[in-house]
Amino acid sequence: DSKTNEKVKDESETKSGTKVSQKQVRTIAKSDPKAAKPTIKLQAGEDSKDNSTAVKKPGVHKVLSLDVTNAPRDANAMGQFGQAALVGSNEDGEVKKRWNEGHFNVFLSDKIPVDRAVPDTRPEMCPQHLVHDNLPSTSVIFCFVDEVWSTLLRSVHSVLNRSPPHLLEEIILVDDFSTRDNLKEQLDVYMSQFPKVRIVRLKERQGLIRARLAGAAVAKGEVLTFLDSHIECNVGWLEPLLERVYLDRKKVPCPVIEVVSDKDMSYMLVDNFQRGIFKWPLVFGWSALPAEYIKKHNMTISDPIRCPVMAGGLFSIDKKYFYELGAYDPGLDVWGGENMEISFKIWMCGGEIEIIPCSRVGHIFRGQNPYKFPKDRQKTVERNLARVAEVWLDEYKDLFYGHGYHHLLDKKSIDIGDLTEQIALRKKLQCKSFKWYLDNVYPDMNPPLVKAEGLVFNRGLRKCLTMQKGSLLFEKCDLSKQSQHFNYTWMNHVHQQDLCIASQGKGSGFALQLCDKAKPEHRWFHKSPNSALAEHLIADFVSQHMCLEAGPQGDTLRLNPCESGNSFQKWQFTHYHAQ
Ligand code: UD2
Ligand code: MN
Repeated sequence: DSKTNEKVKDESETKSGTKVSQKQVRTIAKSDPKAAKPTIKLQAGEDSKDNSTAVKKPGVHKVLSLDVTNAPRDANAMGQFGQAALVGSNEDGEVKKRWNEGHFNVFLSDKIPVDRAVPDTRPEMCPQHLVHDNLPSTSVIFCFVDEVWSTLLRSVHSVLNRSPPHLLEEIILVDDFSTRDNLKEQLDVYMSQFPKVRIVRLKERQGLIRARLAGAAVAKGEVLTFLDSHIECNVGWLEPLLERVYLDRKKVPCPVIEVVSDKDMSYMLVDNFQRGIFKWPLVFGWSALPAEYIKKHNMTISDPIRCPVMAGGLFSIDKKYFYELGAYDPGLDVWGGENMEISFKIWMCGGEIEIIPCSRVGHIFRGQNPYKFPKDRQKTVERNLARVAEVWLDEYKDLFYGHGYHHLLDKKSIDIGDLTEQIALRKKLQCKSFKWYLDNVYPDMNPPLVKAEGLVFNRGLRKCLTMQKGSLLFEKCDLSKQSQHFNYTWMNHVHQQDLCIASQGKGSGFALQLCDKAKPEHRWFHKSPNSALAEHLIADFVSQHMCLEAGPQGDTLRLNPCESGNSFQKWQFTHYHAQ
């Protein structure tokens, strides 16, 4: 694929921290009620199901733009057609009171219809796209814990009302041990009117990863479609996803995730050409494809977009392929990191992740998780990420730990669990390296493997550090001498080959030791020129924050209290990589 080696720049729209909605959302003007009318045009069946042929015939029917509802739609209802719902002048207290039930405007969600219409936000050409008659059927899996009643219902109705019935095998609701009792009986009663809806109840809290696995284990459809439990599927959302899986079972398509406002429940558009990316330390974000890439590949706004990582919540995957890939690492707890795991796994082991602009699903992005984490939230997420890093990142895992996660290398501070099976799986599937992934799938990231390198110049002495016979000395700087070349790494090591400079505490200076990531005395804080305490090499040894200082004669090297004006404490590497 010629697209794979393309250089892609500009990562403007990434936010760090928790997962957030795509930026630059736009509210939709009053929509055309006609857009909500059902238009069912099913053509006579194609020849029998056959997914084995390598070259598929082109699709034969236009995407079905279904939007049905049992009752006549109340055009005057609040929030109808995806519009903002309004809070009455004296209802602010009520809104506030109920906010924490879901960390969005639960009060308004309860006031708008559970099967409201949403505006058809697809690019203009989407309804004209042809798809096959013999697409595989799908099981839609929602896992949830204490989901807001009206929102859960709206999610289910949107699937029932906007999916071609013959493609919807079933909807599986996996209740991840919700604590609200009313959610149980009430849900059984309500869902009993829909033969396609099945409820699976977990006997203890498993977290979304194992909850999804529990849903997948009982699914009967050929394709699994995972959705969050606070979404609204848009018109024509399903067929474009299934079409991609039908064309190639190793394609993992994701809908465009649009935004249902947490404040007023309005359905909002997002920018075109957005793809999922990550930044260190494995933080998910969105970024637009650069204009020159779009131009070069002649892309229109309805073309599938290659996606380095998926957001996580919404995607379809061939069920057999999901299990061939080993599904999710079941050792991941509660929330977080599983989107990185499955994304790296898919790409590195022969699959592809795509965003399909003709498939659109609205999602309520919340500022906080509305449910409790059985253990500390931060510890849970960083443990999940460390598992992913250890299995998939190869030498690049130093960049993960180096961006604020050094403490995870201290084996006493965290137990990331057993990884034998995950590592064996990667071997068995003969997956490619993380370097391959970066070069071919996410070339614009191009991360430096060290923070700085080259000669280590001491400002006071005006000489360079050199390693000779297992000891450190000073010499006239000479770029051609390998003995003067050092790396400053993401582990904060200053090393030459496998020997690291280790601090030994006040007065006693340093030692050269075999580099060990778990040893804090091998770590040096060092900032490139132009920042506070710039150029100092600050020992991280028992947090005393002592600085490495050259003796005025160049015959000693010891740790002393840091002084910002002391040039014998200032060190400069030849090259600093942009971080
Ligand atoms: C995103 C993903 C989400 C998941 C998550 C973790 C989207 C739109 N959402 O954050 O699917 O990949 O990143 O990396 O891409 N849940 C349980 N048990 C739990 C915790 C959560 O069943 O212990 C359910 C929850 O009710 C919801 C789903 O899992 O339906 C996802 O959780 P979220 O909505 O809090 O995650 P989100 O959207 O912040
Ligand atoms: Mn969500």
